[in-house]
Amino acid sequence: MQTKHVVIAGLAMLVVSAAAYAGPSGGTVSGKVTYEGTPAKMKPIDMSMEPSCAKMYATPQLAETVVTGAGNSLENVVVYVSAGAPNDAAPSNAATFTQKGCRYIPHLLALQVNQELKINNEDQTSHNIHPLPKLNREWNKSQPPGAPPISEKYDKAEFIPVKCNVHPWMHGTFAVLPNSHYAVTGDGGLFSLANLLPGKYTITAWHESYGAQSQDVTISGGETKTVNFVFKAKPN
Ligand SMILES: [Cu+2]
Repeated sequence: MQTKHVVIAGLAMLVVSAAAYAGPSGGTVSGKVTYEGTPAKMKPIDMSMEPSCAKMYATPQLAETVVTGAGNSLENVVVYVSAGAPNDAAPSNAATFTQKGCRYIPHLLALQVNQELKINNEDQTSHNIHPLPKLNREWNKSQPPGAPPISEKYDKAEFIPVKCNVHPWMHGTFAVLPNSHYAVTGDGGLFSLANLLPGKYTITAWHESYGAQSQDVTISGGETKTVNFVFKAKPN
């Protein structure tokens, strides 16, 4: 009896979430983000002022301003629909940002306008997270070891640099986006934006050091269009 109820509840959820998508008629934009030139060498981080974090690493951690992979692929690039898609509602799940080993995980967090942002501290030390928005309200919050998650949200789309007021090497970004059509490149630099209804879209790729690029693409049905981005690496 109990199993049956769970199955029915699961089906109901599927129907609800399917309604929010363009469905099988939707198209996909996918591609790869790469760089040309020689990226600056990332500096090793000196965590000696925070022994509880320093002892977690056998070798010094590197800054994550530029993270590259095989085949000149570029990670931590947010690729999103910057024009042509409606501003859809934020998902009910929270976007999670974790302070661990005196790093921000992930380095770049993409989330939607008005989506819950949950910030955790898994370290044995206090952090004071301080995002630096220009359009949204600015705040900073201390989080001692074992403190409950911080819950926040942003009501305007914006790329927000994030720093820690205690540990000068801790940097990250919140990419607060107006719709659900976004992806962040990982190892391999690949991205895919699915469920796009027929129409003309502007696709923008943003990197914290290399800036932003845009390309227009037209979706006419259920096809997959390839859009690739190549950034110029900065030597320093
Ligand atoms: Cu910190």
